[in-house]
Formats: sequence, structure tokens, C-alpha cells
Amino acid sequence: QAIAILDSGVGGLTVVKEVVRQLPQENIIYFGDTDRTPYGPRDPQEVVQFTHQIVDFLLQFQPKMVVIACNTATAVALDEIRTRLTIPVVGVIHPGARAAIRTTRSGVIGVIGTEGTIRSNAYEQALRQMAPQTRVFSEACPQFAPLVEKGQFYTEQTRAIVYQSLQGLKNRPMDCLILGCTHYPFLADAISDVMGPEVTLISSAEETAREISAVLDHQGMLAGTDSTPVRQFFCSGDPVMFKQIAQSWLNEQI
Ligand code: DGN
Repeated sequence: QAIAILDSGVGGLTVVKEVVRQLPQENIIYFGDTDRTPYGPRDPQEVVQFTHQIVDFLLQFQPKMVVIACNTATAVALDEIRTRLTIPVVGVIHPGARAAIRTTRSGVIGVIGTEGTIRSNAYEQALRQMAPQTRVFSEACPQFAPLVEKGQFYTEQTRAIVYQSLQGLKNRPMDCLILGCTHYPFLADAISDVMGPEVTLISSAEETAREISAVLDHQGMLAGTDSTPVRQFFCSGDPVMFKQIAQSWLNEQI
């Protein structure tokens, strides 16, 4: 049985990479909705509907767990999907918030994400629930995910857009910044150059993989160490670009 992982596009591959690193023996089925990306500007009800459709597709493979590796979808659809399924469902927002709380010394945390994620206030709620005194500065960066979908990680245009988009946050007193969209680790170098070395970037991927591991372990569902893993990737749009990005990010043939 596989772990099913979904995103609006290639962003969830940042979670796949961590799952492969921490749980190399697990089978993975991935779906990236590259035809309908970005989810950020969409109506929340539409994102909920898309998430149900993708989950329906993935359920055909009888996975042992579903991972919503998209912050925008986690913010609006996690509870519904959890209620609907009998297998465990993991999102990316609580793991990201937890990692930030563990990292911050000053208690001042920045969050960047899609319009949908920032509008939902899901990070702020999660952070305050874990540490009520936390100060949060957030900013939507709607131009980031489309750049990543085009494979533009290091271009001049990308650097200029990242620079511009982070001006509002740059001088805030935060000591860590949550990359609250699974696409953003692809732009980590550019983001870090703008924010400076004193701001630690937090990707939810690592902590999400840890949660996946803990949940599977708790349920006695971790794959045996002698099994040969199968990883399958699906996308709804152009498979050429998807494959190119996935192969270079994961460093393997897919
Ligand atoms: N990768 C998704 C997220 O984490 O929110 C969304 C990217 C998008 O659709 N704009």
C-alpha cells in the first residue's frame, strides 16, 4: 500500500523528497493538479471540490494514507477530507507551525503563502494555539508558485519578483519565516538572499514527513525495510515540464 500525496502542482514534490529521505522504503502515489494550478487565487469552495476529486482519483489505488501536501488545500479542505476517509489524512500547516515554534527564539514569526492560505489565517491560528504569545507577520506571494511551475528557480525575473514581494516583510523583526506554500522551497535561495542569514526559513516538508512516519508507526503500517519501493507520479497538465522538474528535484528517474 502506498502513501498518496497531492498538490496543486509540483509543490508537493518538496514533501515527497523528505518522505523519500526519511522513509525510503515507502511506496508513493503523487498527483499534481498542474492543469488547474494555481489554487491560491481560487474560491475556497472550488479548492475543496478539486481536493475531493483528486482524493477520489487517489483512492482507486487503495492508499494507506493521504497527504494534502498543499497549504491552500490543507487550509480549507483538511477537516472535510479527514471526516470523509477512514485512513489517516495529514496536512502541512500544523507541521510547519510546529517546526517554526521549535525554531524561533524571539517569538516573532513570518509567514508567506498563497492568497488563499494567508486569507484563511490558518497559520496564525495554528501558531497561536501552540504558543499564544507569538507575533506573526504574513504576506501573500501570488507570483511565486507560477514561477516554480515554469521551472524558473534562478532567473533574473524570479530574483526581481522575490525581492519585490518580500519588501513588506524584510524589515520586520522575525527570526524565522515559514514557507507556507509547498512550492516555495524551490525558491529558497532567492528568498534567503532577500531575508538575510539571520532569518531561518522553515519548510513544512521535513516536519510533515516526520508526522507521516509517526502516524504510520503508531498504526503499525510502516513498510518493511526489505520492500522495494514503487513511486508513481500523475499530473493533470503538461507531463513534460512536470517530469523535468520532478526528476531534477528528486534526483531520480520517474
Ligand atoms: N503548493 C500550494 C500550497 O502549498 O499552497 C499552492 C500553490 C498554488 O496553487 N498557488
